[in-house]
Amino acid sequence: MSFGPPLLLSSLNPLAVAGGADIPNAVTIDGSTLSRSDLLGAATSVAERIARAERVAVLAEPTVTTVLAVVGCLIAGVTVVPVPPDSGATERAHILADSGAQVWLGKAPEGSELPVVPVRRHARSWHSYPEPDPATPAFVLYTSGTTGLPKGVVLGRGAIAAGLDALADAWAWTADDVLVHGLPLFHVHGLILGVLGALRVGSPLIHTGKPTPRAYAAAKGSLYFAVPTVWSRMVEDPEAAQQLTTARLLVSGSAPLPMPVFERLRELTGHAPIERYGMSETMITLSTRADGERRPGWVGTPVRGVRTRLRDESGAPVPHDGESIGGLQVRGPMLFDGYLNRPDATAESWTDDGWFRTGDVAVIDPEGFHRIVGRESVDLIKSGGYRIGAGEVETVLLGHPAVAEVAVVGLPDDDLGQRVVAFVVRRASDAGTTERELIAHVAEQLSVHKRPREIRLVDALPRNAMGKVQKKLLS
Ligand code: MLC
Ligand code: AMP
Repeated sequence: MSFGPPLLLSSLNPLAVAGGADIPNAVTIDGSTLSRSDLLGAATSVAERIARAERVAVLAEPTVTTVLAVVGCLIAGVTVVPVPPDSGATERAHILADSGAQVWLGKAPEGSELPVVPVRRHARSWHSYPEPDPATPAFVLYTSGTTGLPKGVVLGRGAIAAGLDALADAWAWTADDVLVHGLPLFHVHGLILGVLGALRVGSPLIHTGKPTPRAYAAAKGSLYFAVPTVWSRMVEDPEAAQQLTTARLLVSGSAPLPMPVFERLRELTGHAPIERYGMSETMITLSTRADGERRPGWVGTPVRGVRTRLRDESGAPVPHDGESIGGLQVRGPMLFDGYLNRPDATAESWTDDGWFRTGDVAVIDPEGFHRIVGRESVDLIKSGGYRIGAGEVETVLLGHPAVAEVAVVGLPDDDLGQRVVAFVVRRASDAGTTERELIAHVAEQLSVHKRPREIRLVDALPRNAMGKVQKKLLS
């Protein structure tokens, strides 16, 4: 039976749902469950209220309200700007001003001047909306660069559909899976893969609230998503990890999975994890496959529709011999449209012949397997799977009256992969501002997850003859 044109959220086809393709547990978040028809009816009612807006902000707490807000916008073809719920004053003001979001949909943070359109969980509408053009922007996702405030990554509906279909293919992901994760709903991983993926494929989603080992174990799903920090906490709790033996696939991404965690996960669960690599700008471009080799330390081969290549600093090709290191460049149908309001940054990120420069360095072996070696810039830090710009944290610390000079780096951390550490020279006039006060200052201005985990008070920063801070000497 045909139910009209393909939809981005295929499982929410109104005719199919009315015709019986309902399930009682389409989305469960932190213990609260929506059936497919609950979700469709309530989200369509959101769509009715929001349809004339162009871009709206959603305070992306892990709640049913957030899912209804996002799905309502996608039904109506309105662009969503997910705002980290823990974002501080500076970061939030930037996201709202830069995105031009017209209203808060759902909950608004205290003190915000934008109007609020409520999301009503029990409202229902069965109006049928035409599927918006695939070129329509679905999201503006804010992500950190090396300097300045975060940039808005514009992701189109067609790109999201292509990206999700490529993952369903690589992971043999079907409506028979039950997806489990507890990731934030303002990034590609938790929101696009973790919510829209489930709604496109039609697999029930269990969002655990917090991604703790116990909550993952209790969820009893078949397909698990997590960042390496969550997997490394999982293997520290063998009893919880052993509950995952009945799963089908454990997927790790957003940061490098340490090899000992890969091996321990295999021992405890019987599953070698799937590793995949992506970015806010590209969605997921590389992955090992459900039916293929899983090699610790390697992130697999290009997913459907993706091509990759390595280039050296002069732009010359680097051989795919499993050893030579080069800048990773990608092409594919799941790439973003550009950075909002930043034609300069957008142009810089593409080569003249149309490849996206990821900023990661990698090796590719003769079979096409990829290993991510690291980032080109020390100023992009990955901590707990979050991308954090050193420059953004430095600017906020320099705004504190006690701080004369600062350098922020990511130092190796067993739990977080990297932890944000700020080396601070205090002003001579400062009367003893503490490390804790400086950490709290960053947590108040930016997102809490961007705060330094450690402040080291020093007398001077190491500088070269040109006066540039030598971050490689800070450890
Ligand atoms: C501590 N807290 C403070 C604070 N100090 N709050 C305010 N001010 C301070 N100074 C509180 C926090 O509010 C929080 O409270 C608690 O301490 C713990 O916070 P945390 O330390 O930040 O949590 P942590 O345990 O470190 O989190 C680990 C984690 C998290 C793995 C759960 O890092 C995480 O969710 N990571 C996922 C990132 C992600 O999804 N990335 C995908 C990017 S997309 P409380 O009460 O709230 O607990 C991408 C593409 C791709 O990369 O490839 O996928
Ligand atoms: P974000 O924009 O938050 O999605 O961060 C993207 C960055 O995360 C990439 O450029 C990589 O540096 C890093 N990353 C994502 N997945 C992996 C992975 N599997 N292994 C290593 N690094 C990864």
